[in-house]
Amino acid sequence: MPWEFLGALPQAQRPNRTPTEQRTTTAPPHTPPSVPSKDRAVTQHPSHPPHGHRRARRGKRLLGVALGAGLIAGAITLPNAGAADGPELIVNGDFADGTTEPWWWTADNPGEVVDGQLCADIPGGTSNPWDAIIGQNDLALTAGESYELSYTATATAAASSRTAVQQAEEPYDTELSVVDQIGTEPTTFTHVFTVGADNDAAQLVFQVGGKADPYTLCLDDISLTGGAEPPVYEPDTGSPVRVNQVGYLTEGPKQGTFVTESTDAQTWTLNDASGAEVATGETTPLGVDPSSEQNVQGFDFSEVTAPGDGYTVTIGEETSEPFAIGDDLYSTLRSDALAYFYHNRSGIEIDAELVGEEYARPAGHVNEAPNQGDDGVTCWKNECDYTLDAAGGWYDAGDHGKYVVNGGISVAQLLSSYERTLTTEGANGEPLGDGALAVPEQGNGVPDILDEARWQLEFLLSMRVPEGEQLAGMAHHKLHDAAWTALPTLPHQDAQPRELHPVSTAATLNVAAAAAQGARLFAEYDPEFADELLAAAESSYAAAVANPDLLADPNDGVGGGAYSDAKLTDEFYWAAAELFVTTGEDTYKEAVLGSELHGDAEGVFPPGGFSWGETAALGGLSLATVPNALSEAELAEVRATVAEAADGLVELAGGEAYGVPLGVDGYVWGSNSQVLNNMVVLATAHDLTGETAYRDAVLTGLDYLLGRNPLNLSYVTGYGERDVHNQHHRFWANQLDPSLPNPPAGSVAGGPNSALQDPVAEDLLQGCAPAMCYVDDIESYSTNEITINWNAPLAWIASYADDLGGGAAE
Ligand code: 9MR
Ligand code: 9MR
Repeated sequence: MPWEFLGALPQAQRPNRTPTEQRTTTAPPHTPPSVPSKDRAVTQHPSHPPHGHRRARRGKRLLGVALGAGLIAGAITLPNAGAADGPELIVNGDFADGTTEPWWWTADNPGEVVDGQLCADIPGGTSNPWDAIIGQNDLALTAGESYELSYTATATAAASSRTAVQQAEEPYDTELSVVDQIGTEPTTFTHVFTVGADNDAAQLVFQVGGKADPYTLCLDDISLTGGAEPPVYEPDTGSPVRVNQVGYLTEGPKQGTFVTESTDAQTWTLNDASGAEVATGETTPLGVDPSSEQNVQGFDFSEVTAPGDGYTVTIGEETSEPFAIGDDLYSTLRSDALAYFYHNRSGIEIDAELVGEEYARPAGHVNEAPNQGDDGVTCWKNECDYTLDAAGGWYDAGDHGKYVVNGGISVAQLLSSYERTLTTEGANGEPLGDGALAVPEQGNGVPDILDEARWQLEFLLSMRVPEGEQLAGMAHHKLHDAAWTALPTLPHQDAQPRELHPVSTAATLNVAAAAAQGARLFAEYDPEFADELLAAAESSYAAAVANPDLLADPNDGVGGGAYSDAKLTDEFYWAAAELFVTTGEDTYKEAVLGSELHGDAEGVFPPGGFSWGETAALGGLSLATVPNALSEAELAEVRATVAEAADGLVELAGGEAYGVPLGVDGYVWGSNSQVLNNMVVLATAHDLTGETAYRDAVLTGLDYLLGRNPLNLSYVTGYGERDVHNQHHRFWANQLDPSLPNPPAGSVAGGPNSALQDPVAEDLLQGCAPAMCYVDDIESYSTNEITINWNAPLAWIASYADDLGGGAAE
């Protein structure tokens, strides 16, 4: 890169801040003199203080580093000393000539060279990291190359820096984004990262705002070089003896997996909490599991039916995590998984009385500064001339978007958890009933799970284009921030403009389907609301039929997810099925029976799991379980389709070393929800037929999610000895700010995603086996986010599992 160009642009011309920063900072142009060449700089300042201590440190590789990407203790091996041998990309990183060029900063924190370091007084009282930045632009990065960033920092009071190497303009995609804790002693930070996309003018930023009190920050020896060895990530997988860390139902299947080099059978022993041997047997060598690339063996102690806590399985020198055998393993999971929805409500204060002090927070997006409010939201790019009152609903995930397509499936699965208790023998509605859950509507005479669902149903209705407008009846695809906010940002702190994105057929069909289902369930409790839901469902469906191919733009992903979906036969099937179940009308029946999906087990129930983008299963399951106007023969066919799909999943799970109903190709973004949704199909088949094989595959699926897996992790927060707890969430961001909580118990992480779609996963997980592509790091949103549409099937399954009791046949 031509060295003379560096620092030649005044700051005002540099799009060097995140979108928020750009809006809120009014930095006067900071025009540095053109940068002298390094040689000249040195000769011009022969008497520059020697900084002997720094020079000495610079020659050798800096040890005693604070690991930024190393958020997982002990998980990272640093590259060898001197490994990053590429040319230095940072200009004037040692401030040796006494000047600050080409460094830039935000208006209120001018930098100057003090004792050979770049120091700046950082004002107190700002809210965001990016309210005070020191940065350098014009860094040329090459895709696929690994870089090492190192620098030394001191602050007069403990502070943190969101240190990022990122695009210097929207959407500010980051190649490195870490939070470094800077103390009063000089600390050297070293981060190695691999670049995903070429960029000839990236920026390095130290975002150091957001502190209540002012402090002085000094930076020195800032270096960015290519040619680094990517860190070798070795996940800490604990014991090779893998079990469900919560436990096994008294009368249920009890299997585990042993990871070993050995191909010979081994002896396992089951010990109780006192250490006494309860049972013993031989393992079954299973060979190399393609999903984890581990050589594994299986063991089975289903014969043991003595309830108790603190059981362990030992094989040779290795002992599993402890677990229980019992009849009541999943009752708290049922209510915890459902509490997730109240926690993530928009537009209402989250009450300490219901969730505890730690999780209480002010209402988000209710028009109190700095929030812009969701009660009068305008269209993105001014594409419409109306505003919508779309307050309420649930935040989708770790971000503050509200999306109709994942909102629809989520509310539908809550409604189905409830509806199952009306249609299935042995399913208990009480734990979902009035007064049973953490919702503020307790005591209103309506089952709490319906109260929770209503919060979202009303939001879905509010996303529709008003009467009299051209696309009346169609639903907007989503509502979210104009730009991504940083982590952490609590909902009420979000200052971004909120925008409605265009209508889509998929969103409209989500409204139709969820509202149709809601209509039949609210009829008993609130007939007026039920009528409103049904009218909305019918007009939405009609609008979708009239506008069948308005697709969400896959590139509309700034400030919120795209949620694009090019195939809508499944959404049409789902909506028609729900409308038919609710109304019995022929038009809907014809749409169901005439669908190319109808009767196609893999079409309705994709073996990779149904999801927000594959929704036919929701319709198929309602048709199979909720009394409706199909003929007996037609109903038998629908149920046979469920059983056929479930048979396929039993076979799939039976062939998996970890008993999971997901194949090697299934480890996509949110894979744990794909597993859960396959479990919903299996559980429904069990409800319909009473076949134990279906139930057993649900339970081995739970085993997988709760610890019997390649990483020996329970993917559900608060459950199991080795539970994950650093999910990508803007409030539950304890990993970034110790004053904030971790996610509450009962939240399921997205799970292994072999596509490595975030910077942390890209850096740490290169070459991972599909079921190992996961890291419990808050910045790994593509493996470790939490969402409403993932917790909804968790709640459904927890409810089913709790209803099993000890699993004895009825
Ligand atoms: O949170 C991330 C944000 O800081 C980045 O700018 C953005 C870039 O694409 O990606 C992240 O956004 C994720 C968001 O926070 C929540 N869900 C998934 C998003 C990426 O799809
Ligand atoms: O769950 C979504 C997943 O299926 C997609 O592959 C991914 C990328 O488009 O987006 C996921 O949804 C995220 C959304 O885009 C933004 N909010 C958080 C969601 C979960 O990570």
